[in-house]
Amino acid sequence: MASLYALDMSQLKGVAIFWLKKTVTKVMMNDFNKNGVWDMEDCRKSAEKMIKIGNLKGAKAEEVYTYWENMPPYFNTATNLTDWIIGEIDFRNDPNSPPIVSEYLEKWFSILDSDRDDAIDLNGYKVFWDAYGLDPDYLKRQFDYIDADKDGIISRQDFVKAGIDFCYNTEENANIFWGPIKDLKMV
Ligand SMILES: [Ca+2]
Ligand SMILES: [Ca+2]
Ligand SMILES: [Ca+2]
Repeated sequence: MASLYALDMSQLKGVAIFWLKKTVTKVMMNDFNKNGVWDMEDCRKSAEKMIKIGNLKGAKAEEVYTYWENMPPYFNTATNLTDWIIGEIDFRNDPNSPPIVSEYLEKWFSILDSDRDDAIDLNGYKVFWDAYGLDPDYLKRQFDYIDADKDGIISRQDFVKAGIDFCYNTEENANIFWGPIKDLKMV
């Protein structure tokens, strides 16, 4: 059986390979129902995780659900990973998309920053890592990557910057926002 996460490269000519690898990794880590794409059901699962971890109630919880209801169309329509990635490339190229991604990252940061001092330490960051079941051996490495000024805490700005870099930057670097980068499988 072909892998759920195999890409049809004939439809992805000229797309930067490193960006493809990290985007596939992102989808795999967010594909909670294991159907090969990041879909609306996965988004609801993300919302549930965020609400539970943040112990959010009422309007704050509602806000998380509402955010996820407004995902771009390919979250509803893509039936395989190649189609999803093609949708993601359009989204990435849309100048209106970075604020949407930043909002998502800000929401996560606020949940991790439970004492609201606009900083998360390694323990706070571990909550994000564990929420996705990422390999614990890489936790410190990514924490240190995001903590660019090496003061032992991640600021809101650092967290958002690393998430945006992961989604948009096509140059290879050490950012493993959703854990170790997977190898590409091609059909
Ligand atoms: Ca899915
Ligand atoms: Ca804090
Ligand atoms: Ca820092």
